[in-house]
Amino acid sequence: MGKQMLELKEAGKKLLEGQNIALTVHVSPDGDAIGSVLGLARILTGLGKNVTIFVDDIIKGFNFLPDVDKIKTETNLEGIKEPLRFDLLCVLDCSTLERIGRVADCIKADHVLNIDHHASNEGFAEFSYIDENAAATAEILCELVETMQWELDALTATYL
Ligand SMILES: [Mn+2]
Repeated sequence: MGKQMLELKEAGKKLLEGQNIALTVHVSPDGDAIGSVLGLARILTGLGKNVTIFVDDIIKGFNFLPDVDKIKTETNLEGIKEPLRFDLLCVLDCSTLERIGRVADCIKADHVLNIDHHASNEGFAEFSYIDENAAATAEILCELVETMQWELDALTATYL
């Protein structure tokens, strides 16, 4: 599959093209990973998308954020025997496919989009938007919201 670097607005359009969208982040998720994935999930859900979040880990330290418990974590992944079908897998805050752990085996997606800020990211995904000058993936998502003229509510802003 060919690999393509996208402009930010094009990355937004890829998100709009999918209806059933899986979101994931790296193992040992930090605040940027969890905030970004919950924020983007809320935006996309608001746009009428069916969104499922997968993280191959137990999430520690972020229970103060609403809906952290809706993320399919390590324990849920063990129950997935056949890959689940999605239009799009969007990988956030992650510079290699290995870093999403077993989520890679649980999902079969028509397209894969990576949004990240790590300088080490060489563009592993089918579509990538990488801004190594961004301090965080959440910062990129704030720009994406502006570029796409998506609505940013208080909870989404809290996540990001
Ligand atoms: Mn980050």
